[in-house]
Amino acid sequence: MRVIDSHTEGEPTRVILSGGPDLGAGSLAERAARLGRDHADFCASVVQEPRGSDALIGALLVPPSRPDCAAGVIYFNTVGNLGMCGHASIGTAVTLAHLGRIAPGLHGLETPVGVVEVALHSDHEASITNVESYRLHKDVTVEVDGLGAVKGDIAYGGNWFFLSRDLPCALDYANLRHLNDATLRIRAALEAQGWTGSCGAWIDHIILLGPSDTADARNYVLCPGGSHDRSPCGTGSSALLACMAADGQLGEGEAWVQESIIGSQYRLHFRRGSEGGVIPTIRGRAWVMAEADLCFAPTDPYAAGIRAAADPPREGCRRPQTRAPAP
Ligand code: PYC
Repeated sequence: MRVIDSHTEGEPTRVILSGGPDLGAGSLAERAARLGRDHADFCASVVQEPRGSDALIGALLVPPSRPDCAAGVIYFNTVGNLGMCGHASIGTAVTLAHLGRIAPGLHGLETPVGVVEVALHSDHEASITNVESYRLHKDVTVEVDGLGAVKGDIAYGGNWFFLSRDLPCALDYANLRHLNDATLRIRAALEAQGWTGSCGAWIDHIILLGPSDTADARNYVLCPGGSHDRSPCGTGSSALLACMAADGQLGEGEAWVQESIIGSQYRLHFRRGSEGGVIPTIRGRAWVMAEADLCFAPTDPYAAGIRAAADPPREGCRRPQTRAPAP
């Protein structure tokens, strides 16, 4: 299996160039569903330890169904499929440029949740224009074990997010364990108290937002596998833009600089969408780190990754079929 590893503002992506399963024909959403249902071992072998980690996103390149797209791509992590992934889209664009498959300019990337427009600025920098993002619920309060009442918004940016400004501690890298513990508790509370995205989708990402000395805001982002996003999270930034737009805190075309827990940054702006949400643009940098062949020895007991036997894939990121109206 031929792969290229990159990182986008610190967050890793593994693009699978060849050796992946045959997913047949159909839309990207149909092929992604087949990948999740029939090829869990393949996904685990690519992203689970010992070859990968909870921070790694796999990006399986597939032929696009639309002739106007440069590539089709299906994202997955150690938990299951991701509808979209902002950092991995930037990483995929830089990887395609590294391979000489795209040149600076505009390109379409077909994902299971829709077409993402990529503007490749240079060998190491790209902007992605995401799918329409929107807020579903404002000011949801959950009772969180050990934290008390935590208030936040539920929003969609290609994945589902709960975004809160109620901080358990400062958003410092030194507080990583505390932030991880707090966000895992918040996610468990949302689940226990019945909060979901549209169509019952699991809210698998939690964002804590706080002040920054060097950007407009800083965040800590809990990802589905329980790790944190090293980048400021492209889909999470999209969900944030949707919330700020809905609250009138940021206007169309205005710039926003979002910083991650490691201090890396994305430049953001949005335009209004056709369904009442926003169309976010996220600009960031990525670097190729390795070109490799993954080896699978028949005697390796962990060839398909180290997994708890009982771990079923989760449905965190389904494209909403119907939009529940915001209250
Ligand atoms: O950049 O959208 C993103 C993302 C999601 C999970 C990790 N990164």
